[in-house]
Amino acid sequence: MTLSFPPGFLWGAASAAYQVEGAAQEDGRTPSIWDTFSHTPGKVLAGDTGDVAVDHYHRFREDVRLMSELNLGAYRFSVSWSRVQPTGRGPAVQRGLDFYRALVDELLGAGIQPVLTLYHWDLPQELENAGGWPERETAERFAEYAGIVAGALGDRVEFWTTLNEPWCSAFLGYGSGVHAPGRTERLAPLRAAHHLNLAHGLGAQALRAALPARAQVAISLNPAVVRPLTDKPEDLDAQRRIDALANRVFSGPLLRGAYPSDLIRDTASITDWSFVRDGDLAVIKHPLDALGINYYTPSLVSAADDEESAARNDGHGDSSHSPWPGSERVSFHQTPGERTEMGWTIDPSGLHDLLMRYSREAPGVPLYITENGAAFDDKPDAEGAVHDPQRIDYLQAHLAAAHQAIADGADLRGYFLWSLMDNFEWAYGYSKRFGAVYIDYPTQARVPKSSAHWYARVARTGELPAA
Ligand code: IFM
Repeated sequence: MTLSFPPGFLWGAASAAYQVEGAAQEDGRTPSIWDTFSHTPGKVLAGDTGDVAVDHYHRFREDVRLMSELNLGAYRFSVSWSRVQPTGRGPAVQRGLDFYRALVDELLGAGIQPVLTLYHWDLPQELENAGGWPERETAERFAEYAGIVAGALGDRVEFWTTLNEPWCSAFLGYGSGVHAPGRTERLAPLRAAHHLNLAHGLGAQALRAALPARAQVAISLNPAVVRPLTDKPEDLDAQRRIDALANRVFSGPLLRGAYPSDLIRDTASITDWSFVRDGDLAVIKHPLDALGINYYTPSLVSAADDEESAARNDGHGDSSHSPWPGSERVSFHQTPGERTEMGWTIDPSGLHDLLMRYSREAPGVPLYITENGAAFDDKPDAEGAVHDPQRIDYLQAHLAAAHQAIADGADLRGYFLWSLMDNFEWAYGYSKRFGAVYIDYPTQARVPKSSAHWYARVARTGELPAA
């Protein structure tokens, strides 16, 4: 049976600055934490860096043409803070802003709505040198940067998100260390999480002050779908702990204006949370115009006796350090079923669960799936075509789950495929291909895969063909 999405449903694709732009040293851009990290031997597979990436900085016009061919209604991209405000403080670099203005104009000219993310993990290195996200000042600097970008693009961009997946910035960046800046601490991730929340709140205030009333201000989270291995009390407790550190550390202050009391208890040996100052929670609970949900795979957890095996199994890359401060004794298990090239189990029911959960937790706030997709080992055939039936199946199943969530009452307004093109997949470098468009890295040729043609039809008709 064909499934029809509501009229006006937004069909998009997503990317992020460091993953696609390249031009790392052009037009006044200075290093971000990901430049430093990727240039540190041993941090990224095969020593890959984002120096060139997919050269979107120079090829954005060609890329917007591709988006048009794919019938995209929206393109979600992020701004590189280091390109716009190289030291993370002080005046903006006009050439950096000009790039984003040209990109936005190209999108608008093609009838594609720009959806702008201010921060997708690439903190200016100078701000990390001053302490990074564990320091409060970084949140203040972010608000200043938000105001600069809003001042430059507020007349033409209507959909803004402050942060992408702050969980990764805080817990992978400062806990397990598999992401930049690669710090492996226990207190720093918790402080970072709070200052990211605060950055969202202060940033949202700055955006509101600079943007016209019609603008929408949102945040994109990557909430975890955490399932217990058994219903034994210790496994249910493991589920509760991970839910607190993966989800409620953000949704608590954002939606309810408070950190969960069980999270504060679980982390009591690390901190008394006195870095949360009077008034912070009111700032963070800034009303959201929309909430972005990124989903890939669920997590299956149980209690563990052994911290080391728990940390190794957490599904977020190899590290002997845990990204779960205060809850290190939780084991992560492989959920049964088919997996993507990332080793992530394909389970669309998790997307449905998340959409229903956030419909309940954020009543009245429209939801967008701001990322969903899969990496597979795509290869061109003898004619140079790239067939990726597994990705089509993945998208089909997840869109069907999204459709079911709408039928069950979720106010879901749009879907952004991750990703438009193959790109720099962080610590995995270029080894994982998430794109609907294949990139031949030596030539930078763009080849739409069969999933791109499939998605173009869905985006044009608003209908999901039967599987
Ligand atoms: O590539 C990333 C993206 O930057 C953030 N969300 C998950 C994607 C796949 O790992």
